[in-house]
Order: sequence, then structure tokens, then C-alpha cells
Amino acid sequence: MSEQRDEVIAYVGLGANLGDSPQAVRDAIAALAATPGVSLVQASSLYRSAPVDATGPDYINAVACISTRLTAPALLHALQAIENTAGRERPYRNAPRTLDLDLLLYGDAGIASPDLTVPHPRMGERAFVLLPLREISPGLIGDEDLQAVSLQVVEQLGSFE
Ligand code: PH2
Ligand code: MG
Ligand code: MG
Repeated sequence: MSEQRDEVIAYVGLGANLGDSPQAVRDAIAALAATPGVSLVQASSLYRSAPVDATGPDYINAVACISTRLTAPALLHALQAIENTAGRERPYRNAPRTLDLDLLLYGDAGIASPDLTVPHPRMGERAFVLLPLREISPGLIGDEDLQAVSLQVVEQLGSFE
């Protein structure tokens, strides 16, 4: 019998602040949906915010909910391949980027490997993650979670902006 993995619900944070960022985020959502072993469940609207702990133009962010039969490391690899196709360069930490795809949640797994930490260690400090996440999965984010990031200015854009 061939090995058959159960589908896992996972959440991916998308961000970009170089080039045509809205288009890069939309293209990345399409690339995720087209990845073998990944089905797109729902994508949030696009959001605009100033860089947090970083420099450069405003970011465009979104969050996608996917269902996947990929393992977490295989999914991470697929995310990095999509980043690389978008011309992602890594000159220094938190440098402006054409595309950033972060694995936020992978089922209820806790992962601490040298390459991957899940849940994403900084997601709770970032309104640009929590607001789109709450848009698509309100049950995941409580009022207290949003309270903690309420001073961060994040503008919700239409999905087609
Ligand atoms: N990503 C970072 C650092 N800072 N700021 C915003 N507004 N959006 C991001 O996606 C972002 C950031 C590192 O990945
Ligand atoms: Mg990131
Ligand atoms: Mg990243």
C-alpha cells in the first residue's frame, strides 16, 4: 500500500515590499494553490503597513489557509521555491523583499528545528499577521491577541487592489 498522509490545515503569511508588491502577493497565492499537495482553502484580503523592525517601502501582507498533504519541511521547501521564483534575495536580516512566505501554523504542531519554528515565533506581535488571520479564521484570534498589537497601523485593502 502506498503511503497516504492525512491532510493538514496550515496557515501561510505572505509579505512583500519591493517591486509590485500587491501583484507579487496575488501571484504567490496562485502559486500556492498550484503547488502539488496543496489546496487553497481561503486567502485574506491584502493589507498595507509600515515595515516592522525593518526598513524600506510599505509592506503588502496577506494570510492564506491551505490544506496540505506535504510534511512541514516539504511545505517549507515549496514556500522557498515560490520565494525564489519571485526573485527573493537575502542580503541581510529583514531586508526589503520581493516576496516572503512564512509558515505560521501547521495543524496543531509545535516544531523547533534549525530551519523551522512553528507556530511562527513572532506572529503574536504582528498586527499584519493577526488581522488577516482573524479575517479568514476568526476563531483562532481572540480580542486579547488583537489588543496586544492595537497600536500598529494596518490598512485593509480590497482583494483586487
Ligand atoms: N516582515 C518582516 C519584518 N517586518 N513588516 C511588515 N509590515 N510586514 C512584513 O511582512 C514584515 C515586516 C520580516 O519578515
Ligand atoms: Mg517574515
Ligand atoms: Mg520569511
